[in-house]
Amino acid sequence: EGDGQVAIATKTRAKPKKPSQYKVLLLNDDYTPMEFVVIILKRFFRMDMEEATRVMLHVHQKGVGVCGIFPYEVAETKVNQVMDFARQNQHPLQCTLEKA
Ligand code: TYC
Repeated sequence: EGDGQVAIATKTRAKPKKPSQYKVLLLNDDYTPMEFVVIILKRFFRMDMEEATRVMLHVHQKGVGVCGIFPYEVAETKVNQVMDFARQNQHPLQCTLEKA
């Protein structure tokens, strides 16, 4: 200070955190056709037929399954896209978020 140097305030807190990741979950129901769930997984989660079928059957058998893990905003967008597409086709399919 007295020597002409400018004090530099160094922030030691407010470390930038890595963005939290969220699982996008698909829930089973008794009415949504299996083929429709496969279409969803291919369209919005970029799965091929084999992976989409595997995930769909997992959800069908276990009641819930993970479609993917994404930063919050991406996960939220995926949930909205799935819910909109299901609603448009009058299927009761449910999709939700969970912190990874
Ligand atoms: N259980 C549905 C059926 O038998 C298929 C299904 C699978 C529905 C996965 C939703 O997230 C789901 N037609």
